[in-house]
Amino acid sequence: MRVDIISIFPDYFGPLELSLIGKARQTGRLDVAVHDLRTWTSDVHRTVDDTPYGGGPGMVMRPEPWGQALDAVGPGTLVVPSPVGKPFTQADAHELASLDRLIFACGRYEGIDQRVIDDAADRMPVREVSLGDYVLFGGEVAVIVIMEAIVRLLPGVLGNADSLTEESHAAGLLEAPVYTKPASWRSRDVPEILRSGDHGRIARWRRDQSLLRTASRRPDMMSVYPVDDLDKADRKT
Ligand code: 6GU
Repeated sequence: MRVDIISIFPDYFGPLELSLIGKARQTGRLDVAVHDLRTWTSDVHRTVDDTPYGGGPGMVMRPEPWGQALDAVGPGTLVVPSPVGKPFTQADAHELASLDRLIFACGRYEGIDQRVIDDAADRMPVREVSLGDYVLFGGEVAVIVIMEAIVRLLPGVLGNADSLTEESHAAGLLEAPVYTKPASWRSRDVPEILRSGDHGRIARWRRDQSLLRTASRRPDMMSVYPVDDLDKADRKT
């Protein structure tokens, strides 16, 4: 997969050299290029913003540098992180992970002139995505989050492919709590059932914990969980 990131703060993306994303790049599974939007300015001040038409606070990113930048790095599927985007989900991560070319456009200030997105959409798929109902300074940190969600789904990136298989089995529910050694710590014991070696009972316990956690923490997820995905024992829980 090839990813181009356009931002006025290329230094934000240092972390993409670390850990499993860094390794995916070193092993050639992922090719990332970070571009400074100011490369595509032509005035001495390298201006990227201006005041909003219609008035109001803050500044808006001017269309010309963005148009040139997208002409230079495109085409590809354009992802624009924004608090006014559609909520980014695991399903989106899977869809984006299946693509060969992604472009991330990081807005700052009050956002990018809407014509940039509309113009790009004439030539390439565009997705405006939000990470949640809060406002960040800009799209940079959101891109790192979205990259983590995508890159761990690329073939060969997760050392343990079982992790992804388990995840897809548990889709739509929160995962059960996890424990490791020691068996007792600060007078708190690991649930006995997890040490029993009884794989059937362990699977049942985890499933129950998932359901209880989801119902108490994420009633929104529980209310859309397909009834057909509940087994007989679930219905008794
Ligand atoms: Cl994706 N971008 C920005 N700038 N703010 C956000 C966001 C994204 N998601 C929530 N707030």
